[in-house]
Amino acid sequence: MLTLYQFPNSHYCEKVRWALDYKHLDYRIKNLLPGLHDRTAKKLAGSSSLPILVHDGKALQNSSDILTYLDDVFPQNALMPEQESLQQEVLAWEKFADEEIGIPIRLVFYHTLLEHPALLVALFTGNGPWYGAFLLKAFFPRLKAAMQSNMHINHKTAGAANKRLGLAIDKVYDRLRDNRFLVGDRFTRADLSVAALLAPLCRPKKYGVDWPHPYPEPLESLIAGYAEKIAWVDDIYSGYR
Ligand SMILES: N[C@@H](CCC(=O)N[C@@H](CS)C(=O)NCC(=O)O)C(=O)O
Repeated sequence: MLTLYQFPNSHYCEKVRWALDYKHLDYRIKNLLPGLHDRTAKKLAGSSSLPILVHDGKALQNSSDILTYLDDVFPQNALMPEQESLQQEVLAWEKFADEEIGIPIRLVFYHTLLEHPALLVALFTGNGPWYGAFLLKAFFPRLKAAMQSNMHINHKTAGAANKRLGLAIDKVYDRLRDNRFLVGDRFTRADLSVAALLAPLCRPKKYGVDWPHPYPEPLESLIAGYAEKIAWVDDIYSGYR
């Protein structure tokens, strides 16, 4: 039995959902409420970070470790190329995506979305328990302060994160100028990771989240500026998600 503990909107959780779906595995989903998730997460896996995948009583944390585990235990539709020479390259792209795309996108998003409580509560509680929205509404000011403090979200860091994101998008765009895939000649976890972590900018249906359309400003304009360079994300979602 596989159970994924997640936040539906989290792009790191989307990495794991995608890997599970790509391997045609049956799994249960448990959606946790941000701010109220930490007790469950710590009890399962030691720290509060999601995603957590529990397989037959064994809890795994960290999306990259989970992908490695899934490829080891369920080798069908491998996410790694067979050639050893390409494997390090794939892992380097995934690490790059986790650090240089996942983190700055989240900061840029929450810098705007935390100013829109109704919208964020809907995003956090979609597909969750019926009482989630009531709880989070009441708890929102504390949640906002905690998220701003934990992720160091302010005007200055949001500006820096946007620059970092722009550089990361340029690097991916350059790499894909003459290639359909980031590494080698087939889909790997490098493509999965980069596409999943960029996906909140593209709002693909298969992500399974009802993203706001449009996002509140300045987020929507910022995203519009990246549209041409990240069109590849929709292609990869169409072909492999
Ligand atoms: N490196 C981790 C990052 C996961 C992560 O940052 N998760 C966020 C959601 S996007 C989280 O759980 N935040 C709440 C917490 O850490 O308590 C991974 O790849 O799984």
